[in-house]
This record gives sequence, C-alpha cells and structure tokens, in this order.
Amino acid sequence: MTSVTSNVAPEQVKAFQALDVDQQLALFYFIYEKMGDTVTPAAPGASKASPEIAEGLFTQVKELSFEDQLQLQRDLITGKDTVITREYAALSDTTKLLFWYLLAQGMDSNQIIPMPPDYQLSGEANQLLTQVQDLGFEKQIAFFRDIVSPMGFDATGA
Ligand code: 45D
Repeated sequence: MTSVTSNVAPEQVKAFQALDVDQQLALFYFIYEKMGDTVTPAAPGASKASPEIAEGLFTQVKELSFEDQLQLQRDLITGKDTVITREYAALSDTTKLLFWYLLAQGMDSNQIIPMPPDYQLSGEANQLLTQVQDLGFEKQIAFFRDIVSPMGFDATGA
C-alpha cells in the first residue's frame, strides 16, 4: 500500500523515525499508555478498519515466542522482508493502526512481550512524548497514521 504522509505533524514524524528502533517501540507504547481510554476500536471511523484482518495478523504474532514477537516488531520498523511484514504492508493505514493497538493491548494481557519494567526513554524520546501529547486527538491520529503507514515490507516497491 503506497503511503501518503498527512503533513499534519511532519517534525514529530521525522523525530520519531530518527530514534533507534527500540526507542521507537518504547515511545509508541508509552504513547498508547497515556492515551488510555481515549482510543477504542468502537470509535467513529472504525468501519474503515478491517478488524478480522488485523486480528488475523495479531493471532499469528501472538503465537510466536516472546523473543520472536519482539523481533517481528523490530522488523516492521526497519522494513525487513518477512511473511508477516509483507502482510502488514498490504493493510490499510487504519487497519495497521488497529493491529498496533491490538499488540499494545496484548502487552497488557501478557500475550505479547511486555516492556521491561525499568526501561528508560532517551531525552529526545521523552521530549517527543510530550510534544505528541500536546498535539490533541485529531493530530495525534494523523501522526500515528504517518508512523505506522510506511512500516513493514512493501513488495510492490512503493
Ligand atoms: O526487552 O479510525 C524494548 C481505530 C526494549 C479505529 C522492548 C483507530 C527491549 C478506527 C524494545 C522497549 C481504533 C483503529 C523489550 C482509528 C526489550 C479509527 C519491547 C485508532 C521487550 C482512528 C517493546 C487507533 C515493545 C489508534 C514490545 C489511535 C513495544 C491506535 C511495543 C493507537 C509497543 C495505537 C507497541 C498505539 C505500541 C499503539 C505495541 C499507539 C503500540 C502502540
């Protein structure tokens, strides 16, 4: 799926992508935690997501070992070519968001490798966390779409 950047928060998107892979994962999880109940899959617009497709991919990931789950999430960010990263790349942006949301929930229910309890964000990542929180809901969603859209391996070369 070709990704089109929204240009709503280009500085934040660039700053996010400049972080190392683990910091991106950690920051993404902290953002999810701070959003709390403001996001629910029943939100208006959820019709644009394909819940069965997101859940199907999530189920594949859930069945991996914790170690492989972490590797898969790193591979999504670095764009490594694997079966799952190809499947991911073929999803719509909204379905990609839903998939990440399921992963984050899976972390909370111990189906997905949890954050190490003592994990620290870098100063840069912390700053970005504050900026993203200050964006407000609509812009945050645009930011997330821009983050998750280019992840995975797009076999069409886009
Ligand atoms: O050991 O329109 C480290 C929908 C280090 C509905 C690690 C929506 C080492 C339709 C890497 C830290 C709900 C889809 C370990 C809209 C180490 C709709 C592990 C909105 C273990 C708008 C780190 C959806 C890990 C939204 C595993 C807004 C980190 C969804 C994993 C937002 C981090 C989803 C994960 C968000 C983060 C998901 C999985 C913010 C996920 C974040």
